[in-house]
Amino acid sequence: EGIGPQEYTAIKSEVLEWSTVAKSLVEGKLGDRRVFMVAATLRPETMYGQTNCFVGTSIKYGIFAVNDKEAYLCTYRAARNMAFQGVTEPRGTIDQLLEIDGSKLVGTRIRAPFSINPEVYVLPMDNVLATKGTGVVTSVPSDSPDDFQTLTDLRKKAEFYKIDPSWAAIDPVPVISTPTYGNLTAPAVVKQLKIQSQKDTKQLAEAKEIAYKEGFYNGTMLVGEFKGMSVQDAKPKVRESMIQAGLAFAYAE
Ligand code: A2H
Repeated sequence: EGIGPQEYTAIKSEVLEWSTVAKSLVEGKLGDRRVFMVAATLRPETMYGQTNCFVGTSIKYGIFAVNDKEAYLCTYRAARNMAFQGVTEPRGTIDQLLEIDGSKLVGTRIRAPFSINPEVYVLPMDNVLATKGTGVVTSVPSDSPDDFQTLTDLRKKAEFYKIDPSWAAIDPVPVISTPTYGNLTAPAVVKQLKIQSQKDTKQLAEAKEIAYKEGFYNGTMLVGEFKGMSVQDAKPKVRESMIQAGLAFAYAE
């Protein structure tokens, strides 16, 4: 990306049921707070198609109190940025309730706001950067080549990745139609570039570029409140709608 801040939409996914390991770690540490995993996205208009959520297994996450009612799960780095953007009360407060390894979050069930599949699972992804966004990535395999390829890898080698196959069972959902690639742009681009695994990072970077441009400039919404509208027009409207509903907030870095 260029110089200057990147404007993300931070998506709030409430934890509905912790993984077995996480459950014993969080017990007694959260007060009466509801916990939300916070994912930074550049494509809020695709949130209808969330099928799961990704974390890095070697990344350390924290659970940070926002107030007496809510806590956010993200990297410490993101929590500090949020604190100075006025997300916590009073501004600048960083109140870490506990630290938890990404590997222990896998298998946690969360609510996916605006998604056609309202509940999804947390899964591992190799290429999550601790230095970008919140370290939590919401997965939309219909429109993100990285998400599609990772989901494909997890399904092929569930045992190797130490996941229950049922956690990766939701198929990509058509959200946006593009003239060149149809209703599932990311799977089509991944196939066209003959990408085999999430380790093909160079080809995935190219696929991401192609899918992003095609979706943004030529895409039409297939679902949701702004069905039939161009992606360019729908993007800020979906973002605003999620923020109004209290399911997202602005996050920059
Ligand atoms: B995007 P940029 Cl449908 N590590 O959201 C790796 N990737 C991360 C990340 C991290 N720490 N934090 C965020 N991201 C992903 C949706 C999406 C995204 C779609 C299509 C393309 C796309 C669903 N995943 O991104 O380096 C998040 O995935 C391609 C541009 O700041 C976020 O938006 O440009 C995007 O990368 C931010 O990447």
